Amino acid sequence: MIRLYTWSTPNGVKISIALEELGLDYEVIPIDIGKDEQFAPEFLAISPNNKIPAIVDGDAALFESGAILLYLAHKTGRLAPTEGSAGYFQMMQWLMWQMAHFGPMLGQVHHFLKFNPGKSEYAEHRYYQEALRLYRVLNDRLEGRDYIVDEFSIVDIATWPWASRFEFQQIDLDDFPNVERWYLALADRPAFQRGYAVPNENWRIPRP
Ligand SMILES: N[C@@H](CCC(=O)N[C@@H](CS)C(=O)NCC(=O)O)C(=O)O
Repeated sequence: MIRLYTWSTPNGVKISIALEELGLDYEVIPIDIGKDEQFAPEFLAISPNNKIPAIVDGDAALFESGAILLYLAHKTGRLAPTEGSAGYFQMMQWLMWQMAHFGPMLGQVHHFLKFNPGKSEYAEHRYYQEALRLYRVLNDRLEGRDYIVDEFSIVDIATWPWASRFEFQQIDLDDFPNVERWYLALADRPAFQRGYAVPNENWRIPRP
């Protein structure tokens, strides 16, 4: 059975949502990053960058949520276009966009606007403007589309949890109607609701 090392954060729930969508059995090992459990030697042996999520599946131990999602798609042959096809590289492109931008930059928004307001006006402005820019990019991409690429895929699963923090980011989803439509449609999926409540069963999907 897959062991999932996780905590209730956007990066963590990406993997529980994917596992729920795929119907795979998994055991949850909560790593309380508020109590520095990510620095325990047993966890660092799996995730040397001291971050959740990570998985162990037989001989495979993986950290970095994008790599884990690709692994799960490969393992099951689901949630991704055919490997090597044009659609596959479209998916990879947007997955890289999420991992490099619509995650790290929004993480900075959480840090400066939500958790440390007033510490740096410059950083608050810089990262909030970047958040607005990224939401515009996503909104444009979703014009006339149900999903980020032609089919529902791990890219939707990677991106959606970061949009679920719209309140932290002071983002009004009404300003990004394509994102809002996509966000609410995925929020209605039972697997998203189950995956969102891992490991904190009290976590409920926020609705604008
Ligand atoms: N690029 C990584 C980022 C993972 C990440 O930032 N995890 C955070 C929680 S969302 C964490 O474990 N932080 C603990 C720490 O930095 O010590 C991924 O996508 O897996």
